[in-house]
Amino acid sequence: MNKIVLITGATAGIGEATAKVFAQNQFNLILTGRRQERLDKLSKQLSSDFNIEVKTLSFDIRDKAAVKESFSTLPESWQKVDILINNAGLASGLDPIQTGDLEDWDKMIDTNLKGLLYITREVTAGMIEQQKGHIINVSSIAGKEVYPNGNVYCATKHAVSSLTRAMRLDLHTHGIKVSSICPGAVETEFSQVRFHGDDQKANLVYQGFTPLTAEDIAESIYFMASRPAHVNIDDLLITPTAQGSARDINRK
Ligand code: 8X3
Repeated sequence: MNKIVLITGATAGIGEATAKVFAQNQFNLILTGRRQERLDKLSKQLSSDFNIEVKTLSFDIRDKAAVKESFSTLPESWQKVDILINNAGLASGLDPIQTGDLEDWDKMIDTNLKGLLYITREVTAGMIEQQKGHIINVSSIAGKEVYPNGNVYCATKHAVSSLTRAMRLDLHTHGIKVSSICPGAVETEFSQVRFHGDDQKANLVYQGFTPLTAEDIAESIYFMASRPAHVNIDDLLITPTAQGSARDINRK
């Protein structure tokens, strides 16, 4: 049987692009997300284009009971996941701490941090049993730096970066690799979501320079996942050429 990769937040952006790259490389896929229709469409397309098997799990990653229940519906052989890509995550709002929206904060903490923990808890059981596996956490440049109004988003990504190191400590004795990838500016639905659907604000974020694409990140994730068995890439920071730091972008 082909190796199995589970990708969270697979219905768009980096998750979807990553699903395509792994499909091209003959992995079987478990795609998770909230939108069943999008999961079905992607699953159909990838299984027929690349002659692989795909399972979809539709749940809200913030719901710990749903994550557990949904994962348990997989056939036993599919619960032995080779690679887990913790991609589901979002930024919601860009406001100073004194006026930040509490709903936005909960959404980011519950998705980026607690959701990542819930699915990791389910998947690691099978990895421990097999004494191998690879967890790749999609963090952010916001996991290394903070910027004005980024407060809670940056805090969740800093937490993803520290959890990556903590997981590595707990799991390296079981032969399991753990990595984080920290992208800078990537043009996806990220900014539309951050600005609650305000396209004008979202488009400004990527104006005057060439941002990364979801495919750039997907290729790097695949590179990390395809190193020889004895190699673990602990962390990878990847930015557009025009981005010198989270706050410094050379716009024309
Ligand atoms: C997304 C990149 O710079 O908006 O994680 O934090 S940034």
